[in-house]
Amino acid sequence: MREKLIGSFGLLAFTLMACAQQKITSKDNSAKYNSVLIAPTDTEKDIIRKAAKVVPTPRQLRWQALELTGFFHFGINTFTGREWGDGKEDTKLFNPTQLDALQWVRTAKEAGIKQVILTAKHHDGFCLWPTKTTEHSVKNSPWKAGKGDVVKEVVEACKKEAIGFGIYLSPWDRNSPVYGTDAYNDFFVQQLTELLTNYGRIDEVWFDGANGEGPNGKKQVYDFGRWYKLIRQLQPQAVIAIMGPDVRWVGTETGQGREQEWSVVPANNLDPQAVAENSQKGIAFKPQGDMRGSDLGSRERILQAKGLVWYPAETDVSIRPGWFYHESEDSKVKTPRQLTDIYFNSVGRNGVLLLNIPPDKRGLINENDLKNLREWKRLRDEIFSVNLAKNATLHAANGKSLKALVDERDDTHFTTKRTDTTTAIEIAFQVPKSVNVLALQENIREGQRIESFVLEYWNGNEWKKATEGTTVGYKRLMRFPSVTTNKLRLRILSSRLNPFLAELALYNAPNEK
Ligand code: FUL
Repeated sequence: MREKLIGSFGLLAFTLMACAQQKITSKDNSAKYNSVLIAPTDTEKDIIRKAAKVVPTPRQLRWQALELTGFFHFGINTFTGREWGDGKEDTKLFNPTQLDALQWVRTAKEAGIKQVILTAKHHDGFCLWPTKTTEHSVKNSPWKAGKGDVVKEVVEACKKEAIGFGIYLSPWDRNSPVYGTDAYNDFFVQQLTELLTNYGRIDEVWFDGANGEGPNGKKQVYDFGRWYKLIRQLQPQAVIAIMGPDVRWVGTETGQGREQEWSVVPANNLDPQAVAENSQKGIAFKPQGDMRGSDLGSRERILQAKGLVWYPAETDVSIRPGWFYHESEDSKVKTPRQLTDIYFNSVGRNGVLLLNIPPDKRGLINENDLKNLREWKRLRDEIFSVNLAKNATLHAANGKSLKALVDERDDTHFTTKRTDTTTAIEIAFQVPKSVNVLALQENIREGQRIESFVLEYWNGNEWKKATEGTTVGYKRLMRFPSVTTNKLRLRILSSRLNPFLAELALYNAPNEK
């Protein structure tokens, strides 16, 4: 299929590929793009150079900088105790007694969450807004005598608290009688249109990959292309996640990202025309292939690719074993310590964390979740309270703009002189300090480049390794056994072109008991 796609563009494709190639082998070193084709004639050096210049779109950049986002799984399952409803549930079951969307949003915001996604419709087909498309919705529930609209209440709470809002609309619908026929794609477009036109700004649209049978036993062929076009038209700033072109699923639901997480990955189904237009504005294609392996974007991987695209990872996990609230899981809420581990291994591994906090039957975030979220935030505040690099003396023989490393801005950066792809940044303290956390950020407006780094400390006689890693990306957090020293050095051992390091921070996390 991918052969067919590239092949069908024939001569045009070849010419455009040549143009794309020309653009970055010319003297114009500033050329950057969201996706790029690899020509059969490209050398290894050409490919690495091309990869270094793939950058996020503005919508991807905004999303990445959120770091922490939240999920609210709420719906008919909240009242039946199930995870996947079958679509036959009585709408009368939906009856939260104290629904308070502001409490949900405030809870999320207080935990540091910058955007929340609501399950407007899960696989059971029950709609949390009074849609015109089906009777299977809140309008036929006892809640607010059928006059309520959960989507509206969450949107208003997000506006009030000034955080982002996104929707989850399940393509799989076990209630819709038209599921499995062409009419379902129209039905889905109508649902999307209602959500994207009646509620103001939408920042993320989340499509799950589940594609089961509907009530008539048929499976649906989803018309993703049409849905992407509609979203771009109605809410161009929204990222389309998972079964979408802007944000990829990290590949597990454990809250753990990869050790090596590249936001630039192979895209073998890249449309040559779209690349030639050098703009992602109207482009909406989902890179194909299984993106669950442990290495998606190393040199080895990209050397095999036909194209490259910026396609960053979102790490979704629930604060409880299930996605929906179940009373029986009240004692199984992830602990502050577990949430902190998740934070280090998701946000700290170049991902955005999407943490699910499911409201309970009352329509409130449960006390058990509240307590752990508060303590989790306190732990993070404690760990990241004092950046020891801030008042240290920084030095790099071949470095430029060292001050940018500690200015708390992700859009300014340190870089190297000439075309150096390696460097050593020394961080010296006036008096010895204990250190056990390293935080790094690349200025991803310039791409993702660092392939290997090591942090060393001076033990009085020699340099010793404190920690090491491969990728950095938007953010990399490393924990390591505490070292007490008067100087450390970060060595960048390999980078695709000059490294553009936005931030370097060191912390002394108190023992997390
Ligand atoms: C999955 C769904 O099947 C789960 O119920 C949940 O919504 C999760 C976030 O996505 O694929």
